[in-house]
Amino acid sequence: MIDVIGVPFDLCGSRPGCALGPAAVRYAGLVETLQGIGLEVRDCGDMPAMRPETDEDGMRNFPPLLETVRGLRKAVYKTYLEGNLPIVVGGEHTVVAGAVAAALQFHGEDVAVLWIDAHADANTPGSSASGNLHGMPIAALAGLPSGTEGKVDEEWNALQEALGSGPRLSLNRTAWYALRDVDPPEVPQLQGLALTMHDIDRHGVVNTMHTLDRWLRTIGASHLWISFDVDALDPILAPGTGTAVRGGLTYREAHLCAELLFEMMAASDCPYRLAGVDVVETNPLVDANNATAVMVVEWFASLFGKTILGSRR
Ligand code: Z70
Ligand code: MN
Ligand code: MN
Ligand code: MN
Repeated sequence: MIDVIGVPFDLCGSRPGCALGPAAVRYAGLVETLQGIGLEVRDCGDMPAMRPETDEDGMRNFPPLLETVRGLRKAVYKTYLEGNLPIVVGGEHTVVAGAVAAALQFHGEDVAVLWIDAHADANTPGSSASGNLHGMPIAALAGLPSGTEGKVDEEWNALQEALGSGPRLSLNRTAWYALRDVDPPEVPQLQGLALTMHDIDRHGVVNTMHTLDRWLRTIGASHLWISFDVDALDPILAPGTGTAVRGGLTYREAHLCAELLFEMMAASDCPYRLAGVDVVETNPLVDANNATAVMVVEWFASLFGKTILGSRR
């Protein structure tokens, strides 16, 4: 059974609106579409909405972020205890730290992460030019030092505590896909597999996905968490996001990517299993016809086995 968990949190990014992402994705028919291809799906509803609150000398809206990350870790862990598969619908990318932390806590350190995103999201508070926490979830998951001191360092340590007692995410078990807006201090963090838009242009989706599959086998991944920031998609196709970057995945590339992920994990000798999926940063406030959420739902159908000629499930 799949548990859908909404996280209407948007207080630590560059523009508000993706708190409406869970509603937008539900209106686009996520639950019904997955049920339509034969999956058992339970909608667990949304995590509590948060109010803005910043402590003196701290990071913007850190207290409500901390509470949300902690709450999501517990919710995803509960999903695992019940034998279910989590789908997390954001909300900002920041909150995914709680979900992946739960996967690491439950499944152990051999969880690998596929970060499909225009951005690397590997800044620390010390390296970030924007100060936006949605650019830092990978650094938080990896347990990198804050790179700064005072109240911000204290908060970063509190975030580490909120991620729980499980193993940290190794940067060597992190793969990025569709990168095209990486800050210079993030480059040294790309220690796993970094597949940029250049690589996808040069080698295509089929070859880059094959590279990902071989890499997952080489590192001995037991589970895969797939994190899908909708800004990985080209903004012409998916304008509904806070930080659009041109030159992203086309409609056809995105679907092929999802179809191949399904195929990779359906292979009889595949050594890794899906640990969970999230989709984040959907902002219907900057989207005319909820086009981005509709695309997200279609993408999920491909990821779970839908093809043009029918379901492979
Ligand atoms: C930039 C920063 C970012 C998402 C933008 C942007 C990060 N690297 N992440 N949109 N989802 O502010 O750190
Ligand atoms: Mn992101
Ligand atoms: Mn397991
Ligand atoms: Mn992004």
